[in-house]
Amino acid sequence: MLESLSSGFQNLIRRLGGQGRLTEDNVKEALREVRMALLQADVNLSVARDFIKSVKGRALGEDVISGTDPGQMIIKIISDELIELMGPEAAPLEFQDQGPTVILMAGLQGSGKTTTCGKLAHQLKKAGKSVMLVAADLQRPAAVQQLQVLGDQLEVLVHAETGKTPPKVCEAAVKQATADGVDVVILDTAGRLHVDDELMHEVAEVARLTSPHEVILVCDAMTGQDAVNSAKAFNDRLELSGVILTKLDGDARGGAALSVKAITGKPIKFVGVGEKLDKLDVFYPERMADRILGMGDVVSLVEKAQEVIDEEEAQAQAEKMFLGSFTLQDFLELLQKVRSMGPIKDLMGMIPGMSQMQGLDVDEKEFDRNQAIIQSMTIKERSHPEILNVSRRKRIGRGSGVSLEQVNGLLRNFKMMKKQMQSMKKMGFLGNMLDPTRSVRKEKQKELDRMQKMGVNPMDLQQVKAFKQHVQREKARKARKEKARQKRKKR
Ligand SMILES: Nc1nc2c(ncn2[C@@H]2O[C@H](COP(=O)(O)OP(=O)(O)OP(=O)(O)O)[C@@H](O)[C@H]2O)c(=O)[nH]1
Ligand SMILES: [Mg+2]
Repeated sequence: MLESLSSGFQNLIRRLGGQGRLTEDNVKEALREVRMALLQADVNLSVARDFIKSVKGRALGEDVISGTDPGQMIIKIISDELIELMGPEAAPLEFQDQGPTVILMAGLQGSGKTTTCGKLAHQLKKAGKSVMLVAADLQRPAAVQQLQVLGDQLEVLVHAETGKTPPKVCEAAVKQATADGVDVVILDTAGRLHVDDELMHEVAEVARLTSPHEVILVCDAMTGQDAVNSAKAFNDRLELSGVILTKLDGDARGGAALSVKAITGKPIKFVGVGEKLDKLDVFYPERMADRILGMGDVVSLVEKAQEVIDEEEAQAQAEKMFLGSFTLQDFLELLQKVRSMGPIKDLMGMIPGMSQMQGLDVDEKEFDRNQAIIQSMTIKERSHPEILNVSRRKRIGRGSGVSLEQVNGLLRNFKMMKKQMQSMKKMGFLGNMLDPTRSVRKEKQKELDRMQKMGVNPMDLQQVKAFKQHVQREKARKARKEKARQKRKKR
């Protein structure tokens, strides 16, 4: 997913690494690289131009904050701008309190409408809502049947009728759903090869008769700028509330993901990342930006891990990752947990450093080999890899049936991963990354809000330290006061 876009940005990160100051020259060079990455990604030209302009404005106007280097600074700026470009906020579906929420799905032929209707129904059902799927595609004879098969599989109600026009079918379905107290109605409309008057007229008529609360355009991300152009055409004729980008799993370039919001003004609500019914993700601009910049999607990984391990453990894991006490033992546990979560390919990209180091074809065998290597280490070696001299490494290789080079490879990767975690920490991704569990995240947010109020820059480690000391002192003062109060009360 978005591999080529991501590797473009990672080139940039590598080239800027280790430079001492932000100068006109290195900013210029960075911008050239950004431009290249965007154009290779097939991002809309005017979107690319505006993007570079904002990055430039900010890069030249900002000093390098202590504790970071220019490369990190520019990456932070690019990350912020990517989030702004694609979001900045996630745009969840909005549900009605009263009566059914009607969701109209439109899009070109083969964009993935019917599949996405099924995926949405699946998610909503899991969330405890009752769902009705409506077969409003009467163009293709097999379309109704396709939806019915999906409905059977998901055990979701499917409304299908013959002898009526699609808008009339939809109108009747919504009426029925209202009477039956159904929570969500999803209208699966017909697609055409091109945006044409007939198609637009039909969809507009469906919208007129059903007053949908959400009008979602389903676009195939793999068609790049064509997807964006058709989104624009739909949006001109139909008041869209958002977009679902499908087939992002097959999209290396990411042009549609980066351009569609800027061109239509409508948010990406979900992304389809596979053919199966559970392959629909809420679109989080922030996570996507991290992913593009190769920072790995730690938040998603931790959330997935939470399904397997409990919250506290997940939090401890994440804290360890960022606080630098992450050991090979932790890495082993992480590998084992990830292994129990499902296909590794899907998960690898979420681990910092992994997306680059493994290439895309993740070999499950290699994954198991890594586990075996760590398992052949003593407990002490797992927490102190620095004691692993050649003879120890050789022993480990023999124990796990791999070559010395493979042991070295794992240690190299581990080191790189730790380093990336540290640089993420330095770059001020602390707010949402250090504390991935919700309760802690809230706490952290409170702390950040407080810092902001007091004018503390959360990226300046010196200032943050002073702030923390201040909070400590305040806490101690409060505790003393409380103690004194208790004492008085006793007397
Ligand atoms: N890899 C991948 N394939 C997808 C995704 N979403 C849909 N597809 C595939 O895309 C093809 C078309 O999907 P449909 O859901 O039938 O598309 P549609 O828009 O309903 O098509 P029409 O009804 O003919 O207009 C199918 O083979 C799906 O399996 C996705 O997120 N990833
Ligand atoms: Mg269809």
